[in-house]
Amino acid sequence: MSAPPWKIKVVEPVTLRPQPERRQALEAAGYNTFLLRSDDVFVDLLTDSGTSALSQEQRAAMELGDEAYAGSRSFFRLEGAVQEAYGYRHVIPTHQGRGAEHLLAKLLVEPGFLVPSNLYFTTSREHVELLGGVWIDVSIPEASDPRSLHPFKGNVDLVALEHVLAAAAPERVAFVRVEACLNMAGGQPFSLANLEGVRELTLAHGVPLVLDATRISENALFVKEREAGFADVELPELIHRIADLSDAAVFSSKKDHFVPIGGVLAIDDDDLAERARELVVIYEGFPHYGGIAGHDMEALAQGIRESADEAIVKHYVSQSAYLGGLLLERGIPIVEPVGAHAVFLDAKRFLPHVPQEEFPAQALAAALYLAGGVRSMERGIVSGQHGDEPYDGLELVRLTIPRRVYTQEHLAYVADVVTDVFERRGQIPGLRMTYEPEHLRFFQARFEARGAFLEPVEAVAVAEP
Ligand code: P61
Repeated sequence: MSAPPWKIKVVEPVTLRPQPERRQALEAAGYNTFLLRSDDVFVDLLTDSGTSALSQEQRAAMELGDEAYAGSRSFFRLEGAVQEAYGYRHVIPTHQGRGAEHLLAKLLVEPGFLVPSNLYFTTSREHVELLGGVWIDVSIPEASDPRSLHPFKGNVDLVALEHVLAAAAPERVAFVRVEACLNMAGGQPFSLANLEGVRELTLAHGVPLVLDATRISENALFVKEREAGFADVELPELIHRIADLSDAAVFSSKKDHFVPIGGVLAIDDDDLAERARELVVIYEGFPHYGGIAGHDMEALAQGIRESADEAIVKHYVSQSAYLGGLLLERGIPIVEPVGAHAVFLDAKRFLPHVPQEEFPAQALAAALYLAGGVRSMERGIVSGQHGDEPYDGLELVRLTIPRRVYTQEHLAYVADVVTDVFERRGQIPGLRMTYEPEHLRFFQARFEARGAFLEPVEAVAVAEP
């Protein structure tokens, strides 16, 4: 791992609670890591969303926030930053990514309309389906194979996409969605050549191409490093080229843009943007703030600039690679290649004795917390199952790395905790779901263990930090 291109100026204390308190906290949370209190967590790898460290430049910019309801100069700075970095003509701020997804779905989805995409993302699919749309997975098969070493597992299966478009476009296709650093497949990039292929098809069939550009910076870095012909292209130029291939983009700015809250819907088409501005006043706020404060827009504008800084992006991705490398050395099953923002444990291979209906990834995430106060996120059947349909897809635990937050020592500690749990994996039983919310159940579902969970506690062999 390279040395970080930043140093730490402000710190937040964290504590490792004693094991009995962790067990109590886990039971109170119904074995769902989303329901833990962050005070009870030692290393928080739940998400990279809104958990990054701001830069001194972002903090300074916040002092300049213009909180005017309308015509805020902070909005115009944000608009300029998005236009410069990505080239979209119209910029609509939203409170976070799903706010932008909501507006986009309202604009383009009607009952029965199709949305082909490289795999699903939970909130993206939910907004399409709430409006009666039909999500269609057109990811390449390698995306769902944790062992495939394909360098661009975020690619779209162009043949599958062409079939969908030939049968339904343009009348019944709302838009084609392509997500950068495909989250649910392990943070896996698409290649520029593949995106160009998608672009050709969408132009030929007259449907909009919408990018989920939430993690576009890391995707651009992977293109530079892995795709022939791009090694000498500057990162900002590559990011722009990727965005240029789309008609619109949704950003959760809580990731690449380093802000605790904020999102963007960026659109090229004038009429669509006009309609989006009509909707944003209903659901988010006036188009000059869209649900975030003036100072948030200042931090976001500055964050957009930093998100194209190759040294920052490179170091960030190297943190995932470092953690993944430690786990691979120890024979622990993870998704390969290691992606952008996280290391994903393959719970099917980690806990082969737990059938998928007993939520192995949920159980594994709970065990990591119990063993060492490490919080991770389930990305398996709890997140992915669709109604009552059978699910035999990916069963992963995501160890997600916040940007500019944890040190190499933290990551080494996490690797030790995972190793300890791997050695005692036979003591992890499956779970039973005791409460299931109707929508996005993974956030608030509750579980109980089907047997003694990670006993005896005295045997925990995690090196104290
Ligand atoms: C995350 F468990 N991601 O990865 P919002 N698109 C993409 C995202 O990654 C994303 C959003 C849109 C989160 C937060 C989160 O099932 C979950 O700003 C590629 O979170 O509204 C968010 O952006 C939505 C965690 C979201 C989840 C949904 O941790």
